[in-house]
Amino acid sequence: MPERFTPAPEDRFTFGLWTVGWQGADPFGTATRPALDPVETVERLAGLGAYGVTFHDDDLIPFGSSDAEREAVVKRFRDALDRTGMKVPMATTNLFTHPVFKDGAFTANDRDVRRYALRKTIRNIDLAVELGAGVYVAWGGREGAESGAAKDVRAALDRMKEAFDLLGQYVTEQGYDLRFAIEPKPNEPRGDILLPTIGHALAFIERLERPDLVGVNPEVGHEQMAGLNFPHGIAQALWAGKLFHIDLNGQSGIKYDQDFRFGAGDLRQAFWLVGLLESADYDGPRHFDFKPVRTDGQDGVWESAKNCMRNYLVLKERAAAFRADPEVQEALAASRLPDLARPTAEDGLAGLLADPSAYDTFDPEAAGARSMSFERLDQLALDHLLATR
Ligand code: XLS
Ligand code: MN
Ligand code: MN
Repeated sequence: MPERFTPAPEDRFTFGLWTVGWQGADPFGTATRPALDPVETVERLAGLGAYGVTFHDDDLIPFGSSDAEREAVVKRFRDALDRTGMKVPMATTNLFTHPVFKDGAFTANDRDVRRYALRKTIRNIDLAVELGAGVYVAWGGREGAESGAAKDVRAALDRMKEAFDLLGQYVTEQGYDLRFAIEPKPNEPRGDILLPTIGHALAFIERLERPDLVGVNPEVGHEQMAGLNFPHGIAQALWAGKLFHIDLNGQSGIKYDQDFRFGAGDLRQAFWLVGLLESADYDGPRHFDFKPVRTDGQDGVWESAKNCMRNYLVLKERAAAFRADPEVQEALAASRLPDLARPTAEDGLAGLLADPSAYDTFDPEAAGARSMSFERLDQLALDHLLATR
């Protein structure tokens, strides 16, 4: 393997404990792999060149642990972090596994469940901050419904807002330097999940009491499950100043949540995505939220973790080569990309209205006959992606 595709902590690659730790249980079959010790995960990922790990509360501290058990687990974990230099830039809450959350958490119809969900979240926020996290992810896995009668969506959105307002108040009052990142997903495990796409989440955030504290954590496969263009969604999140975190993985079209390793699935979107992240000064972690296929043993777990990072670095190199190619620069100019960066009316509305060339003498036939020359540009991109240039 060429040196240049070997990851280092500076690349800021992170993995959820639940990703490499996935044992392969799915709706049709039981686990195919043994459980992984979080300490081993930290050590193995550090050995592969990762920057850090992330976790749901229950990934680290089994649900129902006593305070003493919790303390012992956290101490062992913290020792492993200190030994390896691994960081915890993000943490999140499991509000979906236990039957108590079968109708959701922040938007469960039952008020006591909602109050419990908030307390469970707050408890793990304290731990996240103790371990140095700067981002707290909120994926509303079971916030949704299978039937129109089962959920009053407007009331549920009121409760969702209430939850984020309370959590925002909590971190503000504690003086924590922690921001929230909402993770959209259209469905699975609910028939329909609330805040299903990046766009829904961005609109919701603006209604909160502390919108500055809340951004998004989009996942490649989740937008693609809805048939959406992931790089476009990321571009809009960046444009809104809301890309607080990102979940990288692979997905082949509108299907169940495949969670393939990064680089599998839609490779062209992955190429545009890496090019975008690298050119947009996104300085957050490159977090992999994937599941090593359940056909494989432990060999496949570490192989796929390594290759998530490798594929990112390969795509980073390919995207940079595309941008640096003089023929690409020329093709971009031929397709008038630089022109889009220019304001449409730097002369203002008055200038626009007074300009005869904007309307009276403008020739729409001639403009309509200009080629955009996108075919050449796209083939140049494909040639760079395929390393045939
Ligand atoms: C599930 C989500 C989940 C979140 C964290 O589909 O991707 O893993 O990232 O709760
Ligand atoms: Mn997923
Ligand atoms: Mn995710």
